[in-house]
Amino acid sequence: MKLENPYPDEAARRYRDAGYWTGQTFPDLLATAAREHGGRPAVVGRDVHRQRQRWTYAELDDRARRLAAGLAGLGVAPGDRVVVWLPNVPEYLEVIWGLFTLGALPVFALPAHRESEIRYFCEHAEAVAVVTVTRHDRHDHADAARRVAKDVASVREVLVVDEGLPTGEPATPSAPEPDDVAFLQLSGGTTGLPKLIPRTHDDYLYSVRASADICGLTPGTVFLAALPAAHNFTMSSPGLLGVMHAGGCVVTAPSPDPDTCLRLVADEGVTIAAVVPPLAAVWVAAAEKNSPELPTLEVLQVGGAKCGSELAARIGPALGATLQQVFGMAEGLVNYTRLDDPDDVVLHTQGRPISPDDELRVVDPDSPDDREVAPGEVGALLTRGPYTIRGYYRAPEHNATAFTADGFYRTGDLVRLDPGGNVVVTGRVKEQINRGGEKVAAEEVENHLMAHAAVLDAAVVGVPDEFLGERTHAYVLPRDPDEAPSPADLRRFVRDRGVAAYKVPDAVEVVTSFPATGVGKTSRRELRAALAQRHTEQRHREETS
Ligand code: OOB
Repeated sequence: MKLENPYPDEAARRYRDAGYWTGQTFPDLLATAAREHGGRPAVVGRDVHRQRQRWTYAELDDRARRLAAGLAGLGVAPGDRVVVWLPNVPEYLEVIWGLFTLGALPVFALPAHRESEIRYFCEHAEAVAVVTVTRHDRHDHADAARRVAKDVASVREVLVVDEGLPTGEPATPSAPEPDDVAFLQLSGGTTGLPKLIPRTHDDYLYSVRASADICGLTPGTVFLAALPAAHNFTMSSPGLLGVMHAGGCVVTAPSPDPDTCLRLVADEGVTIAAVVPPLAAVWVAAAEKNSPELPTLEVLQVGGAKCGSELAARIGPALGATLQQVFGMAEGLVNYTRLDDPDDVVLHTQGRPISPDDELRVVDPDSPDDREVAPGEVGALLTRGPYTIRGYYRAPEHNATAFTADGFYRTGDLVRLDPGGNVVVTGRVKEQINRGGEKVAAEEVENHLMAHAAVLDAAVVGVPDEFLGERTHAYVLPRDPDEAPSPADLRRFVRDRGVAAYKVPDAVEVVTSFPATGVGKTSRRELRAALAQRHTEQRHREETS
């Protein structure tokens, strides 16, 4: 079954005429890399058996084509969706390239996801298979995937990489249409359930090639995949796909911690790495303490959440690398500070868009007709362009509000533009908590809390956090104040529902009422303000004691 290309014909024509959409497909990217860089290393890292692997482009291409044949033998067909639920191992590349070679569509789950999220992805995407590992991060992924497969009728196979992948005589790569949907990416979400993001070969690979260009990638590039490989930042900004486009090498990090990663940077000659701000902070602290020799490291990309200027200023001196700020989203738009930008741009802005045809509108968030604010003022960011989706997968109701009538995506971010066109992210209008780059939809967590029999209502908000930027705080209204569950019970309850640990509220507070807005809705704004106030008072007490 083919998923519909979401771009209007007129826009598609324009993006092709401008040369952004070149007709390149995923199978083309791998075939070209194998032809031009066959003998060069494509990926280095420890596999699912913890053995060190180093595969050339020719080897990766061969593995992908054998796996494609093996999958076809199991009945996986072009167009089928397959949930990929893997940690950062070389086999991650083998699996996604096997799927692309076959023409099946990966659905990119994060290793931190748990059974309830995997179940939802499988149901919503009508996936035919899940690819995972036996165990990761002290969690039995394979068991969870098998339970999902039992319940979700479309799921016919659970492939467990460490038990062996299916294989066959190397398949001929599929030849999808460049405007076909190539995979489904996940949104951070603002609603009860994460949305799926359909990205096409044409739109995504444009962003990959242009990103590789902006970041100056060459066959000599060695990229450290420290964040989850399935996240859009690690995958395509310029990420492992940009590196493969350039013929460089991807190093998979089994853990993002500074001991592991700074050693890999030194041992493998890493030239560029991508991290979220809290991770940048611990890498910087480790480097300030141990002064490791990292002569190859040229660029540290920081994105996914706001990198404060204090942290930004410490990165260059501590790591001997150029900081690049990246403000992107799985829905499309990605902004970069450029490598030759002056310090004030690199330290204080989140960069500018990839494409001359990225359209950015900064509008008054309270204006019903999306009135633009004066230049330089703060407003809500709307965007449209050659690699930004026009709608989520099978979500017509949500799409009606998440996009404007003329196809702009409402990012939910509050920004201002500086005179050079650089974006400064100042806040957010969406009901989402950015927990050090990991996105938590308030409503999703509230729904989990409200599934508890003793809970009447719940409101989840972000509180400022020194390290993560924000953490989650859940207010819970019990049905009967005399029989209120304890905060510890409620946190355990959410965890036991099988959700990613980063969505379990950091704090739960049982209250007797919620502040209300004028129309009687729970006022998250007031809850946030009360918490921020408490946070400030606490800091004040700590500083003066
Ligand atoms: C990246 O993608 P997502 O889909 O996990 O999250 C997107 C949201 C943005 O709308 C914004 O709220 C926030 O994450 N964000 C930032 C930021 N980068 C992302 N907020 C402030 N400063 C930044 N530098 O997070 C993502 C995708 C591709 C590349 C990089 C990040």
